[in-house]
Amino acid sequence: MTVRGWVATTRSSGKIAFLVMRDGSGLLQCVISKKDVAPGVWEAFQSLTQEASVAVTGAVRADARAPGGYELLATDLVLLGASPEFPISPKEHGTTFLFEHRHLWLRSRRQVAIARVRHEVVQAIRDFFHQRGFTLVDTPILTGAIGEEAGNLFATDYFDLGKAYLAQTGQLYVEAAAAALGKVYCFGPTFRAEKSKTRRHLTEFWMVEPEVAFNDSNDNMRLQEEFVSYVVGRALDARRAELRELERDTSPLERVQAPFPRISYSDAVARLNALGSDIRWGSDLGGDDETLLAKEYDRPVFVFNYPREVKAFYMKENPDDPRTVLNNDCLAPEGYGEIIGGSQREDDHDRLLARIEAQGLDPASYGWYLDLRKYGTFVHSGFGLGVERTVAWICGIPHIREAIAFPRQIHRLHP
Ligand code: NSS
Repeated sequence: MTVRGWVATTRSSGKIAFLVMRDGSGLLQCVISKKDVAPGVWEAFQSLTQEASVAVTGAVRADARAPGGYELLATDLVLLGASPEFPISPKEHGTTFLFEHRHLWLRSRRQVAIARVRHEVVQAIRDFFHQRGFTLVDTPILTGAIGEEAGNLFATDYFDLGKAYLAQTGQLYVEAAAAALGKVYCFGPTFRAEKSKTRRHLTEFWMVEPEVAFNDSNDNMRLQEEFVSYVVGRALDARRAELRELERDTSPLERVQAPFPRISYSDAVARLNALGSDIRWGSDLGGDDETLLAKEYDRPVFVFNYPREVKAFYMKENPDDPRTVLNNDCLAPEGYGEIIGGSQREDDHDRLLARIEAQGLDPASYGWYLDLRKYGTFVHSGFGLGVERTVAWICGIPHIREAIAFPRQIHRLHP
């Protein structure tokens, strides 16, 4: 057979040569015996450098010692594309250098393993919702109203209509769709002009956002724990080899089973204070607080009912404590922090309008959204799970920028 791919490594004893190539599906060792091939083939081998593209023809032979369990006894080798001085050698490179060469770095074993875990996570997300009767609704990326906060919007001129904003969330639209289809989700890229340069923030990231008619905040958390357990389980079942390649200790992932522990925001603040944090009631949990709190549990934890002043306008006021809203974050263990933000939505027209006004948003832009509370308002809840944070956690990699092929950060737009 003939296999086409790229040169990973070569070595030669002078009489016998080994070429390990990769074709995207795995590694294959090719053996070239000088006395058994035409001189041109031997010369072609001598000219190979890392990442040159080649076509190798030969006989397949099982060999337990070879990577992948087979080798190819080559009879012919054609150089398809030379690769003089491939910039990424097996030696250590700095992070900046690697991200500048991201288009080439993607070929490394580690990056290939991350890409496959990400693919599995994305497929598991789609399967989970499909199996449960959710309908996918694609929401717009060019939007006319702020979805989360005014502070981190990307705006662009939009013909005669003023500004359009790149979607921070598809949520407001899936809320409308939930009244049509009951259980819906959107899944796509979202944008935040985040000034923060943390290991948890990108300016463009993928988010899946389910929305369910007649789910309250408790139902919402139940859906989240089943969902996260399913996604992690799928990665463990289907991507063992990749997790091994990443040297991921999978035992913490094995413990990710519903139900997840739940702690109210107020209890979390008290707990954090006891653990040495100086957080005061009323402020949002910072990254360090999330890490500290999540360390107390052996699986993801829900923190629910945050102060409404630190949360978005659309969250439903808590009838038992109007200082708070019926929302939750889901914090991943091992220092990964928030992977989900979710809430029951404010379904009362006048309260919602008051929140929109209180946050300085223009009610005119939300006329359609308020309509949902005018025509058959309904209890409903949903959440958003960030794909890159989830992939980084499952892979056990320190920074989410490696969890997407071409990350977008404030200081990075190329490649
Ligand atoms: O802002 S969120 O907490 N919530 C929403 O956007 C809601 N509209 C979701 C909903 O209820 N339908 O973001 C949700 C998740 C958050 O937990 C992170 O996992 C991820 O989206 N997220 C991010 N990932 C990477 N980079 C950035 N900047 C980022 N911001 C949020």
